[in-house]
Amino acid sequence: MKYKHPTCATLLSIALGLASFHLYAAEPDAAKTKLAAKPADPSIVGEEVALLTQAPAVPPAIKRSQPTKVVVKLEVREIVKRMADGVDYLFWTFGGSVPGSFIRIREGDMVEFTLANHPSSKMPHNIDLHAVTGPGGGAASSFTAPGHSSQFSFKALNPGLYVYHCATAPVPMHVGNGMYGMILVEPKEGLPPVDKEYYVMQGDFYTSGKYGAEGLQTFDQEKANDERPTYVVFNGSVGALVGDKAITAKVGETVRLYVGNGGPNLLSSFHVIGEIFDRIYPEGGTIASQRNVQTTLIPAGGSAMVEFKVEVPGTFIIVDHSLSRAFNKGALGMLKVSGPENILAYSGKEVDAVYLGRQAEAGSESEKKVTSLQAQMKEAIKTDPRIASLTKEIQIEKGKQVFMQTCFVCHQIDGQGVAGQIPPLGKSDFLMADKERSIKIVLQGLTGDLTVNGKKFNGTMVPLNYLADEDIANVLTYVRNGFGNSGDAVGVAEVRRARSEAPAPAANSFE
Ligand code: HEC
Ligand SMILES: [Cu+2]
Repeated sequence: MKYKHPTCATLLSIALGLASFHLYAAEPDAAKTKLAAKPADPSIVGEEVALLTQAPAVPPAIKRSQPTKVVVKLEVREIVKRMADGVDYLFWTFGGSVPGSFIRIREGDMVEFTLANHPSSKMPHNIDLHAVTGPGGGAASSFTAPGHSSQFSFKALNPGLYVYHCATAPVPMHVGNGMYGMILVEPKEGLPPVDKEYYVMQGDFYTSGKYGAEGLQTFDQEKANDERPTYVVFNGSVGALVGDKAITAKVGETVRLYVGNGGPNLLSSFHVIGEIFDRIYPEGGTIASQRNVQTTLIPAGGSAMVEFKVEVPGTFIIVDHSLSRAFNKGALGMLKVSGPENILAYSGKEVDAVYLGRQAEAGSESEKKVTSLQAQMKEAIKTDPRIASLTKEIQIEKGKQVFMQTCFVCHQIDGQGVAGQIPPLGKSDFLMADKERSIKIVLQGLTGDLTVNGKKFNGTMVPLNYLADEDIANVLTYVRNGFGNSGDAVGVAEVRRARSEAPAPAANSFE
């Protein structure tokens, strides 16, 4: 990785023990006593809070050379999200998205894992991490009712790229609703440096309606039993890696994909059209055991790491090479490579929209028209002042969810920060003085001397540019109107503008 800053690891550890996870009911005393009685592990030095990312972002490479205690907090939420255009689904998620948040630790680390189950959940859930050595991979210790949280610890004995998933009965239903993600246990010696890293995870979904049937879809038990999915997708929805959500690289760069398959049922024949994997780590193991591979097989509940250098610009289509899934069920993504033509390596025409059919990023003319009409309708509604204030309220509620997923570990649930270490957002003169600056702080991070409400701070906030424009607009609308602040809404367009003015670094290179 070309992390120019030596700070990544330190950034992650700034939240050292700051976060008290008092969102949920307290742990039973018995559990506490058990934790306290655990003998100290002499190999563990220090403590840090893991930065979790949502796909396709991957947390930065680990620079530490010794094991530490890593605090991981993952929250289960059952939320309705987009499955395809016009199609919604009640996903059960680890961390608010499918696949679940990416966790990155180092071989030998002691992980203190807290699984919280949001009070709005209908179901109990738990987690089985394939990286755990121990019965059930953590499942029994992490069984958590809605509105509660559970804690357990494990030592990362084996390096590798591991799937985690819910193991609550009926398991295929929990997994089939999106309850899976990945944890990377970096080997002691680290992984070879690359320029770009991305998180891609396949899953099969079984809906009551046919592919594309509009409205809220429910889980179809019979289709699941028969292993006849309606949708097969990368990163939780049709088109999650298409168009302006495609992953990107520049000619000459090396790319590593952390590819997982949550299943619950299908095997993936993972392929990037027009690329050859220079190296693969099959089944998520730590030895690059093959070179020059076209398609790698990823079992359900398994993974692979693939690495390749991109030599030619253009759009490279990512598929499950069981092609009906790619062209008829959604298992299609894009890697967009920018840079000068490389006529010696390849000369030819671009990806053909006819070939991709409905999956082409531009879509058909009529789809374009529908999108443009919908946009016009939205604009017309927005100018109604009553709608505008309701829109702001929605933004505030959505922003609160982003805050509770991303910002609270440092700025605390009440937005008051931590004296001398993390500045407050509540009644912050600095925050409220400049809206555009606050957008750039979230996009680009902030470091160095800072005075908030007359008090001095000198810390580092990591760039959170992996958040979508909408999430950033919402979370800033929330903080600028919560904790005793009062300000106007932050629009998605303002965030988009700020992002384009200072091009965001790659999803994973904090520079
Ligand atoms: C890993 C810890 C961490 C996370 C997560 C984090 N921040 Fe910060 N934030 C900081 C630190 C530390 C500073 C002060 C940096 C400095 O001293 O230069 C800061 C400063 C700020 C400031 C400017 C100072 C102020 O108090 O007004 C804003 C605004 C801000 N953060 C917003 C956010 C938002 C919104 C999120 C979530 C999307 C977020 N932060 C997530 C650590 C964090
Ligand atoms: Cu579950």
